Amino acid sequence: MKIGMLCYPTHGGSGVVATELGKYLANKGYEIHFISYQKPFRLQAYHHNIFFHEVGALDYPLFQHNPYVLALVNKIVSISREVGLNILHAHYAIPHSLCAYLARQIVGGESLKVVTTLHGTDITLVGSDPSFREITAFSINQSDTVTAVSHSLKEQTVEFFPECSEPQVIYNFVDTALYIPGEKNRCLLHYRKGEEKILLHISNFRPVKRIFDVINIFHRVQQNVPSRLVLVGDGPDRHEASLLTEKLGIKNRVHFLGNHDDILEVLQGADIFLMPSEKESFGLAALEAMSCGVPVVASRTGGIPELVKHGDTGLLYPVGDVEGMAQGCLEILTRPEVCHRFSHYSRERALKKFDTSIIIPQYEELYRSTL
Ligand code: GMT
Repeated sequence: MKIGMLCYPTHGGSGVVATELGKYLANKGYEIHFISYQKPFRLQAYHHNIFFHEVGALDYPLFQHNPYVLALVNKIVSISREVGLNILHAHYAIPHSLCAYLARQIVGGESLKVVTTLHGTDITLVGSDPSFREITAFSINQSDTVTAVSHSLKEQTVEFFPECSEPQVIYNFVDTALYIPGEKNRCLLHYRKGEEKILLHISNFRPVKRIFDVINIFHRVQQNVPSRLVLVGDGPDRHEASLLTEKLGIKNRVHFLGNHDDILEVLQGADIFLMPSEKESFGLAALEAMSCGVPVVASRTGGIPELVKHGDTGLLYPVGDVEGMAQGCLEILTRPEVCHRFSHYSRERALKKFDTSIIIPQYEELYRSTL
């Protein structure tokens, strides 16, 4: 089977899901064609079944905004005709789902199918906004098959788009053979001094991630337990977050690492993973942490409760409950038996519910039934 993967190539969960799915399928013999403006960041190693097609942009003075969407459609059509794609798998509805639809119309015939995976903000923030609502509804309806990464996202899709058919839920996944627990006294040693604990947050620093809550939680935690906060990622709230650490007098305990392609060692070195998001359809970064045996302290929102089991693999609080999340962190950091139990069940849950070997066959079955 030949699959065209349409995704955002930059750091972010939807691109990671598309890339890891493509890599896994390529190993199983599928031919995978990534089509985007840049190579997805986790797609580095050569594989004989993986192809990357870069979408170029014509720099023409008339275009105040470069019409990337049209160039993407054009590329999908030409690749599809050249290699004979069977499926276009659009990750993140806007614009990929519509681009897939347009490409299928241009290619013509019944042979090219469109699968759309909704990842979260494409429904909850962007797709439901009046400026994109109609086009999102249209592209969902025109897809041959639609999936959502959690039941919560499925329900929100049904709520925002009652005219569309219900998506099928296929959870995010993790390679538990790669994301394994590591020796704490060998990881992040550059930051960890002595017995200090490490709190970790990874995101794109958008307002929806509530990065200021992350810093305020840590501010309270470090008053009681010697600790450091490691932040991976970059985005609009990065600068203000740095200013807040100065204002709170914790600048020397907070480490902004920027974007990194390989974060395994950072995950393995963490004692707690923080995810106090406003909205989160699933929380892939939290799953990768859990697979490394790292307990999660997060907000009870979106699909997070489908991933993190409160009192078993971590602790959940209402959005914005900084005090509660700080107390939760202290409970984990000061009671080794709690920490050990959460760590054990986090790893076990990742293995039993979200391993690639469990989830990816669901996509394979979906492709088969769609065809
Ligand atoms: O979290 C982000 O803002 C990035 C976003 C993306 O599309 O790259 O992530 C979304 O998709 C991930 C993969 O399915 C989910 O694990 C994230 O929970 C989801 N983010 C939100 O819903 C905010």
